[in-house]
Amino acid sequence: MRQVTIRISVVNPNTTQSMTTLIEAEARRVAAPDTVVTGRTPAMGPASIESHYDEALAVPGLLQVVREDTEADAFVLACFGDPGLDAAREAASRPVIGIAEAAMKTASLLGRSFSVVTTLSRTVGRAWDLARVYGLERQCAGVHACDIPVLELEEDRDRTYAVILSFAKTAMAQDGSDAVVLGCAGMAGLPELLTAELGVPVVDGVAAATVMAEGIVRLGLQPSTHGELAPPPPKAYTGILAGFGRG
Ligand code: 5HY
Repeated sequence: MRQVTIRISVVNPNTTQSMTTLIEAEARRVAAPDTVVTGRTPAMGPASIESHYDEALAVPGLLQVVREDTEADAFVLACFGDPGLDAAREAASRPVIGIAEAAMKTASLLGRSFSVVTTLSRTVGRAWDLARVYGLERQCAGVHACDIPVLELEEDRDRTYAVILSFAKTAMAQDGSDAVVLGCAGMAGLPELLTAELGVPVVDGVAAATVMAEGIVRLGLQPSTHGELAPPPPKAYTGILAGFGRG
């Protein structure tokens, strides 16, 4: 039976509400008219995610959102590090799509190889790790940092656009790539103009993950409960995480 209304929760793992608003608007723009898209901001965590430390401490907040959201048919994890993706899949028992995985896999369908344009230099290694984890290291031709801090991306959009455009041009020239992946949720909303100007597919993970989540729900498929993505075994949690224990 074709599901009528699909509910997608787009979780911004950092705690900056204005970024959630930007992410939600882009997800709504690409979603089908009968899909309900809700942006979610955790009650705890870092204002932005730009280090392994930020990423680790963003996970409890996003897991709390996923555990408490009983309405959503699927989730989008809107941070390019795909923090806590497998843990969220265990906790949700519903499809969870990370924007890095969605963007890289979409780009791999559209070109011979892709270049990633990300934020700070210190996040370049994480992007390469994810390309390897997703089996795309052969198609990821390069990762380039434009060194605009995450929260500055939304401050001056024209500057952000101009900087990313120039980095994308340099990246393609250096890497010989024929597609571009935007390496931050804060770059949502920019791909159409960039694609037109560069003449190659430019993929934003928020948009790619939203339509992928919709597609999987339309297929009527759920994450496997056999094996490693089955709900986590119940056990006691203590301290500030006491509420995370199951049963
Ligand atoms: C993101 N940080 O998409 C990542 C981008 C990055 O707060 N949202 C964040 O630089 O890793």
